[in-house]
Amino acid sequence: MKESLTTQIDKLKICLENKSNIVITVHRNPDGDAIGSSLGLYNYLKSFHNNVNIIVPNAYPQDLHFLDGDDTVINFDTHTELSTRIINEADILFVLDYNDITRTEDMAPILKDSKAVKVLIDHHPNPVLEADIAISDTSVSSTCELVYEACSRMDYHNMLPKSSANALYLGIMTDTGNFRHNCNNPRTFEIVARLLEAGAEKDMITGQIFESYTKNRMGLMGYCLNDGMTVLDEHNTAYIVINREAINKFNFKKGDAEGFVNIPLSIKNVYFSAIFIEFEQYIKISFRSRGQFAVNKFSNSYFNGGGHRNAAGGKSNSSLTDTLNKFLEKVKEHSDEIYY
Ligand SMILES: [Mn+2]
Repeated sequence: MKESLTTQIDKLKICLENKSNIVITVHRNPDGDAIGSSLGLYNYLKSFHNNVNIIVPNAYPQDLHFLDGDDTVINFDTHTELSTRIINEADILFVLDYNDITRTEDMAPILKDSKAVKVLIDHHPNPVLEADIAISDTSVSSTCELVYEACSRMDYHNMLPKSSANALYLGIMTDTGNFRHNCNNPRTFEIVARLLEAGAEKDMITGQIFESYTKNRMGLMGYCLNDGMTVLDEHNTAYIVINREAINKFNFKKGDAEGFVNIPLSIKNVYFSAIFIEFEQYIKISFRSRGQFAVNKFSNSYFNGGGHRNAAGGKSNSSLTDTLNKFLEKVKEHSDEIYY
């Protein structure tokens, strides 16, 4: 582990010994890594701290609701008053799997006003938030990996609680697309080995995420492969569109298109993929790449988003047609950067 990280973790240990009200927060639309890292940390801290809460900005997909402690997670959207009070009373505020307060949207003003010690644990590039303690490393697979490093270095137990091990395994598994990408560092697998030793139920978790699709989700996937996908051979790019009609036809539920953006990357010579989902208020976009093309920059320049070099999100408030035209135009402009 980098020396700068060990110093930060040592600072965190001292801080935890002097403070009592701990609040853990994640970004809006929490994914497996956000939920895994927050419950991994929560279950760990709970074994020696009484007052720990997790507050998420909004709801998250049904298939992520299976970990120990999940029933204690407070949703800011539906419990705004309670969440606000808890954040205001916090003396340690964890910022997990994001590094810019605006990613919590409506929760942001309350977090900004908080006088708590802010502890950032994250693997996204270019932190915006000025944290008191920053455990930030873009070279790791996931925030869960950093939470593991922090918990194991603080060394309150000889082994992580099983509930934490399960949660952290979930985040590493989902952020690497089931150990396909972003995990070339042997350390990731060393951590996974330690999680399995601590009792992580790998098969149960794999089943929850990859073997629990609804019939509608499978139908939507079929639609995406057959009708929704366009391959731009000359630009090594492919994209999927889920329009209003498809949303209605397959009774789209949050999370139903999770991971679909990766599908086009299975096509030979496709190095850049995107998915456009036409929600009522806006178009949600995800980008993925294999190789050199920096999708976070692409998204940040044209589609109000950001993320990692090979995985980023975005958003458009224009019509679907205008959004796609802009996308095609920009793909042409950047065509020579899209290679492996
Ligand atoms: Mn993550």
